[in-house]
Order: sequence, then structure tokens, then C-alpha cells
Amino acid sequence: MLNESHLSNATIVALATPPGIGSIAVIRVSGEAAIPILESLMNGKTLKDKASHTLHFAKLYQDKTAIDEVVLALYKNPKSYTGEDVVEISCHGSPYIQQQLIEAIIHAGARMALPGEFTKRAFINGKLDLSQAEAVADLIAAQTAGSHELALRQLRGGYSEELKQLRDQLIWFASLIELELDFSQEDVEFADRTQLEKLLANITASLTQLIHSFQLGNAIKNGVNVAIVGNPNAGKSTLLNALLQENRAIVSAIAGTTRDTIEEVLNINGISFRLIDTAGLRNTQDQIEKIGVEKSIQKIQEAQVLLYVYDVNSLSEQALQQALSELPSTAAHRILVGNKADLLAQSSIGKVTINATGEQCISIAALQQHGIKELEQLLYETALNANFQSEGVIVSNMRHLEGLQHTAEAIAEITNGMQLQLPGDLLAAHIRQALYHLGTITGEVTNEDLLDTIFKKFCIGK
Ligand SMILES: Nc1nc2c(ncn2[C@@H]2O[C@H](COP(=O)(O)OP(=O)(O)OP(=O)(O)O)[C@@H](O)[C@H]2O)c(=O)[nH]1
Ligand SMILES: [Mg+2]
Repeated sequence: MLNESHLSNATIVALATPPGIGSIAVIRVSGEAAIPILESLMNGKTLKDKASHTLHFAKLYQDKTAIDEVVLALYKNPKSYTGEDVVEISCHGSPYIQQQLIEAIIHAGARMALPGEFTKRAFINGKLDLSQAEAVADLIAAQTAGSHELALRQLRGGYSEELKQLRDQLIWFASLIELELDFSQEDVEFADRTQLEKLLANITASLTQLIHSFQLGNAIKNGVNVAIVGNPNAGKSTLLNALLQENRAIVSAIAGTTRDTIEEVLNINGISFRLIDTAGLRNTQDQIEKIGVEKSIQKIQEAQVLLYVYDVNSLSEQALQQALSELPSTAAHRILVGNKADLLAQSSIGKVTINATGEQCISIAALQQHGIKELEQLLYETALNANFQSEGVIVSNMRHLEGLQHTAEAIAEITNGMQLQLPGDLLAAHIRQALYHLGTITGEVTNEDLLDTIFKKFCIGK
């Protein structure tokens, strides 16, 4: 799986906490010599006879000069993050002490760790697979609760497990088909073709689900584009202001108030929504408004969610359907927002209903800020549950998406080949192709370049 050149015997050291002053700092040492190196700084005290997963108070010295009083956390291989012997030193958090300790450790035989080298070793020693290692990088970079949750799920082995199972089944078939090749004179079939077809269909379904889940993963990482659209005066800008809790956009009773698009980010339960208020859609002779309407149409096409705002008092159901049918076609998830429900005799503000054509509708009064919390909840659930949700397994990494797409193409080739009754050796070649692409995601197939690109993204100390 991995060649020798990935392995390196050097013992590595790095600061694991952010540089600068803190009450404590953590320095991590990993490798064969981690324990003897620490012992050499402990003025005759020993560490190697101590049990793994224990804490030890110690004074560290260089050339008989005390550097600091520290706490050592001892992890013996293979039960450590990297799979090697690891000592984590909690020292006082002054940059001077940090530097002195790291220098002393290097002097005793360690070298500075490269970015991501601890995690790379964890991968090489089978502690993490590649998609999990990448999740560690995402976890460190996570800025919102949503992206944090996403990285954690991936770290727990989310889809690696699923992909591994698919891969194992495919390997089984590949071996049966290759076995047939050995007996080609005798015209036998070990691999049950109908069973293989079933497997291919299962794999295709899983792949499709994973590929779709990318939309959500990406949404959580980068934010969901939500375009607020509708007729002039429907109350789009009032709604934007209500969601943001500030007077961001100009509101007036004059139709055609908003001309340029206005974008602001709203965080709902850890997911970022990029709200885009647009110019009301209508035919207009006004040059500037016309440009605004064109921009609205572009934003509709880029959006993942459309909030179609309409005035419940002035638009009949028929007129609403007509207006909806005139919207540019888009794959976005659409929510109908019936505004100005305060003017209705009997209002159902905040209620979510499904209309005759199966679309979600919510009635609100943007001006009074009624029904806004319910709309936020609906947006949040849309991001989580929309058709792209796939049982908690979410692909959020561009590299994985490409791997999955290539696998899907290779699987389609196999399916095709089966229909054309291709000979076993050609089928086997297509299966190997699919296996290769699946392997690039979980790390069964790697090369040095790929590993380097992935681990370079980490910070030193990880
Ligand atoms: N009664 C009532 N009036 C509202 C409500 N929401 C908006 N309005 C009023 O409707 C008018 C138009 O509101 P805007 O938010 O400017 O409408 P818009 O859709 O952004 O309009 P354009 O930018 O021109 O496309 C204003 O006078 C608002 O005060 C509501 O919930 N109830
Ligand atoms: Mg407006």
C-alpha cells in the first residue's frame, strides 16, 4: 500500500498550541526516540518504565540549567495519535520557554515537524484514513458550529466505512472474474452476473447519494445562497431587514425601490446563509431598474434556495402560479413566502403548509417581524433535509467529489460492458479502474505528491 519512502524514523517536535503568550503551551514530541529524548532532559529521572496514558510532573533541564517545570503526558505506541511513542509537554506559556524547550529537544536528537507531519504519521500507521486526515484539517479550520459538526462526522469515519464496504464487494467480484480468466478454456462463470448487476446498482445508488450530499457539505462549509425574489413591493427588502434584525435595505411603498442586489450573511444554528435581496421582477422601461431585474435573474440561477415573496392580499392563487411559471428555471429549493398576512382577516402567521402543487409555503408579516423565527427554522431544515441529505453521510471535500465522480463513470462503464457482454478481461479492467478511484478517496491508492498536497495544508504541530 505505502512504500518505504513514506516512512521516516526521525523523532519530530512542534508546538501544538498557537504561538504567543498563553497560560500554558503544549509541545508535542513523536517518534522512536521521544521517550529517551525527554529522559535526557529530566536530570536522571526515567519515563520509559511508566505506564502509557499517564501524567508526570517533571523539571526539564538543558546542561543542568532548569528551563521549566512541566507536566508530561505519556502515550506509548501504538496507542497514541500518531501510532508512535508520543510525549506531550504542557509547559508555561511564554514564547521564551517554548523556544528553549523546543531547542533543547532538537539538541537532544529530534527535528522540527513539517506541517501536518503528526497527522501524516497517524495516516501511515493506519490510525486514520485519508478522508479522516483531511477532516482533521477541516476541524482545525472550522469557524461555525455547522462546519465543525461536518468535520467531526467525517473524522468519525463517516463515508470511509461506506466506501470501504463497496470497495470490498467490488474486489470480491474482480477476483472472481479474474479467476474465470485463468479457466478461460473451460468456459466457466464463477461470478454470478445477476449478482454483479445488483452490486453495481447498489454502488451506483450510494455514489449518487454521496455525490449529491456534496451540495449540503459545501453549503455548510461555504454558506447557502438564498435569493429573495418576487414582484415589486411584495416586501422582499422588509423581509431581508427582518431576518438581519437591522435596517439594511431601503423599504418604500414605491414599486421598484430595490435596484441593485444586496447581500448579507445570516448565521442560523451554525449554518451560514447568504441572503440576497433583489430587484422586483417586472417588465420596465427604466434603464437602471432593467439592469437590476437582469441581475435578479442571474441571482435566481445561482441560488440554492429561493424565497419567493408575494403579497397574500393582492395575488390570487392563479396569478401566483402564473408568476411562478415565469421564473427562470433553476434547481434551487423553492419556498413560497406569503407576506403581509397581517392584513388578512384570518391570518395563520408562522404556519408552514404544503400547497396543491406540493410546494412549501409559509405566511409571515415581515413588517411586524411575525413568522420570521419560523422562516429561519424552515431555512435551516431545508439546508439539512433537502433532497441532497444522505443519512448523515456528507461529502464536503472537492477531491473526494472528483474521486466519486470518476468512480461513478467507471461503474457506468462496467454496467455498460455487462450489457454488451464484454469478455471478462475487459470487465476486470473496468472494475480495477473503479477500485482505483475509490481507493484515492480513502487512501488505499496514494502517491507521494497527493500526500504532500494534502498534508501541506495543515499547520505545523498537527
Ligand atoms: N402591512 C404590511 N406591509 C408590509 C409588509 N412588508 C412590507 N410591507 C410594506 O410594503 C411596501 C414595500 O416593501 P419593500 O420591502 O420595499 O418591498 P420590496 O419587495 O423590496 O419592493 P421592491 O424593492 O420595490 O421590489 C413597504 O411600504 C412596506 O412597508 C407586511 O408584512 N405587512
Ligand atoms: Mg426592495
